[in-house]
Amino acid sequence: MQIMAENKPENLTKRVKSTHIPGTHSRILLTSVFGPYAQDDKFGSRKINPMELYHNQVTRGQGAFSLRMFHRSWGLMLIQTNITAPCSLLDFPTGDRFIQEIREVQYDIVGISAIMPNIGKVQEMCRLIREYLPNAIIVVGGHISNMTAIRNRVDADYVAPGDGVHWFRHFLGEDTNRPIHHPLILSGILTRTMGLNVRRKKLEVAATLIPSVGCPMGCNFCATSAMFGGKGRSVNFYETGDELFNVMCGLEKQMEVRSFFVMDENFLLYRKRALRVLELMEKQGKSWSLYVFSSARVIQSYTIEQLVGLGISWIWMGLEGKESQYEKLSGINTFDLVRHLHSHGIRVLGSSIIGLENHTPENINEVIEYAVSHDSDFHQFMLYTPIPGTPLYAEHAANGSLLDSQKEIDEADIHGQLKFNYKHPHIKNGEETEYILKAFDRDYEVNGPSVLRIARTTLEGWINYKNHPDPRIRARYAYEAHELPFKYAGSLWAARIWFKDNPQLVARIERVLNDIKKEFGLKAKLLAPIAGRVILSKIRKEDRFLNEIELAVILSSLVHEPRKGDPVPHLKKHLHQIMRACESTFHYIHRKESKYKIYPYTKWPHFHLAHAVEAWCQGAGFDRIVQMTKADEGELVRHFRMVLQLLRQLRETPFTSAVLKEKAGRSFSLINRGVVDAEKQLRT
Ligand code: B12
Ligand code: SF4
Repeated sequence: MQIMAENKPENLTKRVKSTHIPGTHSRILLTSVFGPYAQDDKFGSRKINPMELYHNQVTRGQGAFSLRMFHRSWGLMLIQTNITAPCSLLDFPTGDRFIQEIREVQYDIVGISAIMPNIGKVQEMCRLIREYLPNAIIVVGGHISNMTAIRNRVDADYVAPGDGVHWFRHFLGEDTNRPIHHPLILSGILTRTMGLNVRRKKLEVAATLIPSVGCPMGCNFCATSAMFGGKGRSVNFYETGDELFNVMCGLEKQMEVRSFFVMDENFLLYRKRALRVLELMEKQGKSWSLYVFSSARVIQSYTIEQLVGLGISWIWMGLEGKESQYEKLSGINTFDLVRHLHSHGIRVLGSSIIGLENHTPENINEVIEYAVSHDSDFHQFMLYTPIPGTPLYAEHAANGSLLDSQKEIDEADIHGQLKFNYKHPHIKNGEETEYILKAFDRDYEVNGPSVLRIARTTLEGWINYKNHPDPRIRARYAYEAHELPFKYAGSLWAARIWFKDNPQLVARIERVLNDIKKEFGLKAKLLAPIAGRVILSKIRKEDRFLNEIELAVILSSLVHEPRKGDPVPHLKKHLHQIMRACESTFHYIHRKESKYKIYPYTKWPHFHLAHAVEAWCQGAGFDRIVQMTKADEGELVRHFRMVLQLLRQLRETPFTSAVLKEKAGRSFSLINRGVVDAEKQLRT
């Protein structure tokens, strides 16, 4: 394992407030930043920036077809698994859960992991730790630790950039050279798309595998490369192919998996290691699938037989932009490369940058068309963003083009999906916000939903490899194609109807569907419309999926008792639809209650306050809300607090799905403000 000189605890001390002497007896809490997420709040949560990799920055514009999925905090899991001191982990806790933990358990050390947009949360967490655990040592790590002047901005004892396993071992006086144990990590959780919860059976989930962190290519904008040493450096947890292969065998056995999400910025760059893994896979007949990140030039340095043999079935690859001068792309025709990979069943997630130095309002459409015409299975778009620690940031800092993070831009908004944090030479007045959305929309309009593009690539792979002489390779392609005649055919059937107003897209979808039918015959022909009807209804439902404000409106209707004779106001269309849907459900419930003689009947929902609840959730002032209803101020406050009570119950009951819990949390914080916030009223 490569150790970076600057990653030594003694170099990083800011001010140690605790008298605790760290050692293997220390009780440690590791935590990621608190939720709720995906809403606008003073701690830096942003509605536009959910905790979902795909929905955030890849399938953002794909509506009901967006791939929804959550990830655990892999860095913290890796640290926890590799220190001997007793260590608990809070993975994306709510604020309340975090407070409960630090109030109830006497930890000696609390480690917080965060990225830069979450600085407000880290400041608040440090404040809370000082309040509830005044003797604890606070360590802040992860990408936030590269932030300018971070040591003066958070009340932590240590700020620790780079690899946390080495840092903690050193800090606790443990052997830093012990081998790295790999945690058991499911690559994604709570996966959902097209309104369907993707429940994976054993063998169908992928394990996350972390061979290295950082990337020695050192592209000027790359935060991950900079974090672990920049150009020419990285941290390898497993140096050799043999070590890595053993870890994979262990994960295969313990987690019953056959695929790996390889969380390594440039897995194929470590050629000797990758080829040794291939050799061992061949020797032991491993039919694994590997999902990897890799730069284009590195991919092209392998033969297709090597890639296929290694089980590379999905590649996240930087396309960056036309004429971008990156070494990793020099001399590569990325169109040919994507096409070539597709023909071997290798799915590609292309990643493009919006706002490179040469992008202008005049050429931005061309830039977007260039990216979209790659027709990669997924496409990530990010704004060109100088992040502290990177050469690009240093360049902007030197020429004075960075925006002032105190006055001109909120740090919580520097996440690459909203606006620049610097003055772009050509793109001004916030036009980038529109450009990035345009890129997502255009990709969706031309290439359709990513989850269906995958069907095309998978089919190509199956057709080309179903008769491959090597049973190991045949087995992988067969496994990857096994859902084509049912789930994928059904999805394509449904999508054909869903996109009926886009004839070009319909033609594309039909082509793939017909090819699947040709390949799988009667099975696909029969199953496509059966599965398709179900999927179509789910897509429709997902498209109308209740948001957090609508949830509050419904709960409000359950507790509101109008005055006698008060008519229901004329409701806006979407609220009217919700009322109708609720009423039909209540009719059903009452029929059942009548049948089984359950009295009194469940209270009927009343939507008299729907507009007021909606406006309050959208941030309207209380005076305005009072004008919107016949209720007086006291009644309204009581009413909102009853809704909060229901939301609390919804979050606490074990039968609520995680998605609904998350939504209830968001709804709660929208309502619990100003005069409604009882705690705040007591404090003031
Ligand atoms: C998975 C991932 C996510 C996941 C989940 C992250 C999680 N569960 O923590 C999700 C999808 C939620 C996500 C979202 C975003 N992400 Co992200 N994400 C990643 C990704 C791909 C992998 C992270 C990872 O697990 N790496 C592997 C582990 C082992 O490494 P690690 O996390 O760095 O941890 C090591 C060290 O950092 C350190 N360490 C970590 N924590 C701690 C704590 C302590 C106390 C100590 C001492 C050390 C320490 O030790 C670990 C072991 O060596 C990285 C890119 C990358 N390759 O790292 C981007 C990355 C972290 N994400 C990034 C960004 C910008 C975002 C988004 C803002 C993107 C967006 N606009 O769409 C959102 C933010 C969401 C939000 N609301 O905050 C940036 C961060 C940039 C920065 N400098 O702050 C990165 C680096 C990508 C990039 N190159 O731009 N992300
Ligand atoms: S090749 Fe990719 S991971 Fe490596 S430095 Fe460049 S952008 Fe970062």
